[in-house]
Order: sequence, then structure tokens, then C-alpha cells
Amino acid sequence: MTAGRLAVRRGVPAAALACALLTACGGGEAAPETAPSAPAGVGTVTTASDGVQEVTLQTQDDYVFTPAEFTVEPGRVRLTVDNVAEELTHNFRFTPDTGPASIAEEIDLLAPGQRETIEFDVTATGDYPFECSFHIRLGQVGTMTVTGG
Ligand SMILES: [Cu+2]
Repeated sequence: MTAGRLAVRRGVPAAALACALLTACGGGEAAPETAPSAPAGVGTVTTASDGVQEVTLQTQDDYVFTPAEFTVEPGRVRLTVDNVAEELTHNFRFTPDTGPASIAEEIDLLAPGQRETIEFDVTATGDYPFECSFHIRLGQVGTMTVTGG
């Protein structure tokens, strides 16, 4: 038997090529950098070489934790809050009398440009609300969820 017939399809649409070129050339406008975007890794829970879960939250010149929600497993957590704001001072604490257990560690004051890290252990699963107590009325709150193992 002969080999299968050679199917030659011709005619890659020229439009596709034009699109690719346009996309490549599309940039050019430099958007003003008013708000720094969250760097890669912010909000991602990773496990450090010492086995501790690590997560970084960011605060800005607004009343938002970036991200406002993250999930960890029971164990030790190393939480960093990075305040990239130029004007606003924030803080971080787990909202008193909420959540399955209290977490006393907190960051009292985080001036613009500062970052600070706290470490604590979690065992009880559930949702742990946290807040910036300065701006809680402006909605600067979030939730850490501890999942079942
Ligand atoms: Cu705040």
C-alpha cells in the first residue's frame, strides 16, 4: 500500500497574521502608575523551607487588603502585611471576639512603605475575620480561612 495521502492545506488566513502583528505593536501608551499593582506572590500561601505557611497581604492608599481572603491549613502561619501606600497608615488585627479561636498577634501600626510580619499558630478550623481597626468603618476587613486537614 502507498503511504497515506499528503493533505496539504493551503491558505493560512492573512487576517490571522495581521492580528498577531497588530497585537505585538499595540502597546505604546504608558499608563500612569498611580496605584502600584500587587506584585506576584502577594496573597499566595506558600510553605517556607522551615515548614511554616507564609502569606503576604498588601495595603495601599485605599481601604482594602489585597487579597482580603486567603486560606491556610492548621499549623503555623507567618503573615506579612506590606503597606505600599504613600499616605495611609494601616494596622492589622484579627477582629476581637470573632472566629473559632482568638489570635492575639497583631500589627499595631504600619506606616506608608512599611512592612511587618507576625507569626501565630492556628488549630481550629473556620473563618477568622481580620481588620484594619483604623478603617473598619470604611470596609477594610478580610477573612482568613483555616481548612480542615
Ligand atoms: Cu487601614
